[in-house]
Amino acid sequence: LSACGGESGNGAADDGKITMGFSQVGAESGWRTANTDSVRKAAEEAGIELKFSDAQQKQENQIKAIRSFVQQKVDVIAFSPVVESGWDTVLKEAKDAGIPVILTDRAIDSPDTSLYKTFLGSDFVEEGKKAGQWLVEAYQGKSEQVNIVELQGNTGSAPANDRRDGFAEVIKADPKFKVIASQTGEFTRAKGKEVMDAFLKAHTDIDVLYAHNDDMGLGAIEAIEAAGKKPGVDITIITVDAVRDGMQALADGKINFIVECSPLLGPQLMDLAKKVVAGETVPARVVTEETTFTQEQAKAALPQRQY
Ligand code: GZL
Repeated sequence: LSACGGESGNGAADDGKITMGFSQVGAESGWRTANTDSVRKAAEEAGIELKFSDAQQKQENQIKAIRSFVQQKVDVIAFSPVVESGWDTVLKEAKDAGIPVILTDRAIDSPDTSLYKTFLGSDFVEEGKKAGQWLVEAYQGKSEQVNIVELQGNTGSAPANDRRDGFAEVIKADPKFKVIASQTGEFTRAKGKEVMDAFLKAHTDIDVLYAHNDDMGLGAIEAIEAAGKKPGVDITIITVDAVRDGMQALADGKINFIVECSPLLGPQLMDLAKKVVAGETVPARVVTEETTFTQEQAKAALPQRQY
């Protein structure tokens, strides 16, 4: 930004406003919609001009969007990488153009941490561990085998990899827990229903469903009911996110436990963006505050939920 206003530095709006290019994964889930709302609202409240792009869950669209933000000389780029790998080239272009990058929601696996200023988002491994810990406690003292099916998020995405790994790490402590099937449901209801339907046709002895987000869990509930089984009773269901529809199903007894993953990253993102544009140092990692919900806790929490 130039001191006198007028001709601005990195292509910020002439009135000295910060311009942010934001590349969003898509609109695949209730979580994503809530995340987009939070980012848009926070940008408005922070007086940051937002150039927003929806990638429809395709990495090539995010790469195109980041390239376009570089050409437009925005002041800062923020994005939620749909998958962990394949970002080094385009992020190097942003770095060479002197445009700082902030990772929000999901991480990348590049060893070159100079490609971004900070990563703001949840600890997905921790989320997977919380899901596993609840299951271990729920089945304490039982000796018969527990057959688990798993609906994974986008293949190659940080939440899918880490929620899978955190969960597996905890349940491996007890050999009665067996993941008998695991497949991506792409974080959507439709795909979650389709894959759960296939699981039910292939396995008559499913005890537990672990879905990496509420939306796939809600789709799976439709398949479970269509198969004449009671979700939350015949099949124990654990999901992640805690969006409204998931919390309602939890309160209704169709889901047994939800690990919260907060989408409300907007305000922190804008605060980090202002610091980064002003050349201030920011923490390399900002972990989101979040909790877990049982059925009773969901009933109490529902009225106050923002999304
Ligand atoms: C997690 C986020 C995931 C949500 C899903 O931070 O990336 O993507 O858990 C969403 O609901 O689709």
